[in-house]
Amino acid sequence: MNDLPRVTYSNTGEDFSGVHAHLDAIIPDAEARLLAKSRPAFIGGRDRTDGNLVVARSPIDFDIVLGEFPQANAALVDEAVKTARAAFPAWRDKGWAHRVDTLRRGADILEVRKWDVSVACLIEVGKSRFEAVGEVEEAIDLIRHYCSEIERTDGFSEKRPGASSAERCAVVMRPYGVFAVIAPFNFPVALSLGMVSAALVAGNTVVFKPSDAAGLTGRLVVEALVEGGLPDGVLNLIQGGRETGKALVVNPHVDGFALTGSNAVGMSILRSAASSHAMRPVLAEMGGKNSAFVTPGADLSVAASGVARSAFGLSGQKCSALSKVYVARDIMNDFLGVLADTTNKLLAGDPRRQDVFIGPVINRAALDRFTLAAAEAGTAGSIVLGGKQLTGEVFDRGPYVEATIVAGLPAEHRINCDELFLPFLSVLPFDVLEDAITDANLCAYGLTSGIYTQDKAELDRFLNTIEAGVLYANRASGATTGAWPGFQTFCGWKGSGTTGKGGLGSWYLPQFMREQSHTIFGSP
Ligand code: UN1
Repeated sequence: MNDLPRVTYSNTGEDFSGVHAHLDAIIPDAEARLLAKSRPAFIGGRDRTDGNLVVARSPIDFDIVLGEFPQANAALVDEAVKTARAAFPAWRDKGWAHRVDTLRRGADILEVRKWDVSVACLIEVGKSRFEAVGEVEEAIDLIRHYCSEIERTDGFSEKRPGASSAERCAVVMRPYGVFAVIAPFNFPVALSLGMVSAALVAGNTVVFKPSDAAGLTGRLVVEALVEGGLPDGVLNLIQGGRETGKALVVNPHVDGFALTGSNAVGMSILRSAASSHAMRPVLAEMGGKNSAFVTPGADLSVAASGVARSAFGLSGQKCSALSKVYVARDIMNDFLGVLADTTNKLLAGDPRRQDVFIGPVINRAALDRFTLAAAEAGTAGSIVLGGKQLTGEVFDRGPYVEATIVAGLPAEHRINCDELFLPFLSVLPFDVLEDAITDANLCAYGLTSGIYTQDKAELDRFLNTIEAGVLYANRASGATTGAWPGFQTFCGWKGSGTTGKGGLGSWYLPQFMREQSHTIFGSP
C-alpha cells in the first residue's frame, strides 16, 4: 500500500492501477465502518450531542445515509468559543516548536488514515476517486507546509539593531486568540485542515464549523489532529448549517475568522467583524469566475484537456474552476471540436467507480441552479454540448447533470459574470488577446486564470495584465485548477479574497498573528 504512487491533481499520466485495485478492495468495508453513525460536536475534548438531529445523505445516492449530525445552537456555539478561549493561554505559551511537533503527529495520523478519509470525502461530496485521494494528500502536505513555514522563519520573529548600544530590539508575532474557521463542502479535508492547521500552529485556538454537507469528513479531520496530541479545548468542532454559522459569526468573543465560501458570505462576515469596537481579521477566500485564453498557436489537445478538466472536474464546484474560455476566432471551430471530443470522454456516474470523472452536484438546489442556467443559455445564446439533467439508473437517485458548454452569450450576461459552481463553461471568441484579457478583467472576481500559447509576447501580456492571483500556462492537467502546497500559492484578488495574501503562500500564516515590538534596556 505504501508503494502506491501519490495522487496529486497534476500527475495524471502515472500508472494508478494499484490505487484503483486498493480502492476497489476497501470501499465497501470503509462504507460499512464510516457511514450512518452519529457525528457530534466535539468541545473541550468531549463529544456533545445537544441540538436538533439532522440525517445527512450522499449526493451520489440519496438512499445512502452519511450520518447523524446534531446541529449546534447559539448556546453550544458560545460554549465552544468560551472553551477555546480558556485553552488559549496555555497553547500560546507552549511555543511554536511544540505546536509544530503536535501538528506533524496529526498529519502522520491523517496519512495513516488517508484511504478511509478519502472514501468518506468521495461519498460525502460525490467527488471522483482522484479528486478525493488527491485532496487528502493535499491536506497532509498543507499541514506539513505550514509547520515548515513557521520553522523556517523562527515563528516569523525578527531581530533588529537597537537605537543605542544600551538597548536590544526585536519583533515577534503573537496569536490573536480564538479563531473561527468556517469551511465549504467542496474541499472538506484540504481547505478545512489548511485553515485549521494555520490558525493552530500560529498559536490560536479554534472553533471549527465544517459545511453541513461535509460533517463526516469534518469530524474525521478533527479526530486525526486531536489524536496527534492537541490539548482539550484547543480545537473544537461544531456541526450545523446556516443558523450555527450565524451564531459563530456574531459571537463577540471570537478574535478572528478564516473562511472559504461565497463572496456574499465572506463580505457579510467582513462587515460584521468590523461592527464591534475593533476590527478583527477576516481571512476569506471567496470563489471565482475564472477565465482561460486559447491563442492561435496553442496546442489544441493540451488546451482542450486543461479546459475540460478545470471546467468539469468536481462538477465545476471549485473556486478555481474554469467558467469562461476565450478562444481566438480563427481556431474556434477546431478547438470546439477537440473540446467536445475531450469532454465526451469524461464519464459521468457513481464516482465510486474507477472510470467516472464527473459525479453528482452537491444537492437539489445546485440542480435547480443548473436547470435555470441551461434554460437562460439556450435562450440568450446556444448550447454546444450538454445542458440537461442526467436520468436513468444511479442518475435517478441523486442530482446529476451533463457537462455543459455554451456559446454566443453576451459578455455581460449573468452566466458570464456570476459564480455558478456548476459544470458549466461559456465559450467566447476573440480577435485581439488584449481585448479578451480586458473583458475578463471586468469580472468582479480574480482568483485563477490560464493561457494556452507558444508566443512569449502573449504569455508576458497575460502574466502582466490579467487580474487574478493564480496563473497557469499550457497546462494539460488543468487550465485554472490544481494548486499544490510548496509549488503554487492561492491568493484571491478583488471579490475572490479579503487580504491580498493567499493560502499556501509565505504571507498566509502571519495573518493569524499580530506583531509586537520589544525594546529592552539592560540585560534582565
Ligand atoms: C477551490 O478551488 O475551491 O487549486 C480550492 C485547486 C485546489 C483546490 C482549491 N487546490 O484547484
